[in-house]
Amino acid sequence: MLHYVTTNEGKVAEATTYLGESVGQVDFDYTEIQSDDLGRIAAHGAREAYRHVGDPVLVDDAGLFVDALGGFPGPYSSYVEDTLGVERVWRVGENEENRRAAFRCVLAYCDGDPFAASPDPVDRDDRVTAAATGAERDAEETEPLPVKLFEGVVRGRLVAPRGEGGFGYDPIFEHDGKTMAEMSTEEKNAISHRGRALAKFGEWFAER
Ligand code: ITT
Ligand code: NA
Repeated sequence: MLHYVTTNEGKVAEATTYLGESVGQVDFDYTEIQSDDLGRIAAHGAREAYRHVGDPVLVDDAGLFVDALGGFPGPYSSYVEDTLGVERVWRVGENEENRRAAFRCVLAYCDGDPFAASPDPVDRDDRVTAAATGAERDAEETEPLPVKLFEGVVRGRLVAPRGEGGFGYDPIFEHDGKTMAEMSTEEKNAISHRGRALAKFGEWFAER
């Protein structure tokens, strides 16, 4: 059994549609570190979630990146949705001539197995940090748990809100003439950032 650790039911709906009933939700609010790197946030979350759950976990960190706004709200998408709201993100971007945007998702898998993961920049950075902190290292752990990362990106356009489906920023993100809120879960998975990350994960996981 794979545990998709998230407080977001929309993510779970997409993951179970993609991966089938071998996935279940664990509603655990792991620490989200402050970073402009989704991979770092997801990897940290996956380690904490694995320690909490004790079984293989998947964690994903996602965000909407608007080109003309320097990538805003990006890694702060969750905070911005809670504070400004999706409609006002559209208002911030609506007068821009260039409305290009991307959804990004980094899916992090951790099962405690040191041979599960190939080295990635996130792991290497963490090892450097761990090695540098001396006494703290002994108090905590020498080696961080390995995490395997899968990234998915979809490009589209910021638009005025349309559609009732999906969640989060889906109503203001258009891809191929439809907002993601106008797509079924299957349609969204076929082209979305999360769907692409899930596809990469699925391929890798099947070979293990
Ligand atoms: P967890 O961290 O518990 O998984 P969350 O909703 O906070 O739930 P993220 O930090 O990854 O998850 O999400 C960042 C924001 O981006 C948040 O406001 C989401 O609603 C939004 N978001 C994530 N994936 C999305 C998607 O596929 N479509 C639209 N919005 C999405
Ligand atoms: Na979050």
